[in-house]
Amino acid sequence: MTAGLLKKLWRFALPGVLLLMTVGGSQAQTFTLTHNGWTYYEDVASQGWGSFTDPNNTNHMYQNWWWFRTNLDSKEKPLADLTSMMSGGATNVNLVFTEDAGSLQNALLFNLTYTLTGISSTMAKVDIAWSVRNIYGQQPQPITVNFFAYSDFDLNGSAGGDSGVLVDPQTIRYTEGTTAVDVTASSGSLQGYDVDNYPNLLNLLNDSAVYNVSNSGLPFGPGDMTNVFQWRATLGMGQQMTGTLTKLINLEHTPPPPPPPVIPEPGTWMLMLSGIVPVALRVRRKA
Ligand SMILES: [Ca+2]
Ligand SMILES: [Ca+2]
Ligand SMILES: [Ca+2]
Repeated sequence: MTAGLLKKLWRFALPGVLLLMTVGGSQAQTFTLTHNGWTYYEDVASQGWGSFTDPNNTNHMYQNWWWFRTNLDSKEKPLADLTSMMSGGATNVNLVFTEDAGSLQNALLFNLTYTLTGISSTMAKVDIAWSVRNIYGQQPQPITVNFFAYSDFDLNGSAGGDSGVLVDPQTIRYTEGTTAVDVTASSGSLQGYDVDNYPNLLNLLNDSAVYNVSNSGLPFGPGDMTNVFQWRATLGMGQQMTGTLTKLINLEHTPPPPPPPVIPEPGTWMLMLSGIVPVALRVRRKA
């Protein structure tokens, strides 16, 4: 079974999410951004399955999915109640979600604005500016919000073969050959990151237990790498937490130079020339 097929099968392991979508009667909600030969696509209503495609038509992304948990919830939930999607032109889209906190209905307003920039034929980025606001006025109370950005990049069109390093505490780099993707989180309210093989992090988000990042999993690979960033803040009525997530693709990344070759000491050369090489030759002739 291929990794791609396994990933497709995982879609059926999310009955809670599928039920939400059915009850809500929501149709597919997709958007496509284009700039300078690059294309970024997401299906917002279907777990953020998407693509980030370069000018040679190679896709480097599988999924971009937003999750949250409040102090009134016992597990993480995906952003699911899309209340508005507005295009700001070919390179820009704004999404608004209204979500419950525990039993408090429509307590949180999530606002996400995506902007695609095709920097060159070999480099592009998507900047996502997000905010989450406590809008529950019926019985005003502080709500602690944990916000999760789950990313699954599959570099060069293949799920496997990707490696990962930590560039700095906010930036996780996927690499395969000369392709690199930097996923960078804003530092305010940031709790950290996790990196792991698909679908381990997805399962931690989706199971019925509380999940918090542990800043683990790097260096990674090679394999089917995924990553999570987590932010957290306690918001009074009307207060908001804001941040950004940037995804930068560079097709001409220069890997770090390999370690210098081991050059034999002069004494070793002398030994090889004087004795060992003739012995080796004689052994071969006998064989
Ligand atoms: Ca790959
Ligand atoms: Ca969980
Ligand atoms: Ca991956």
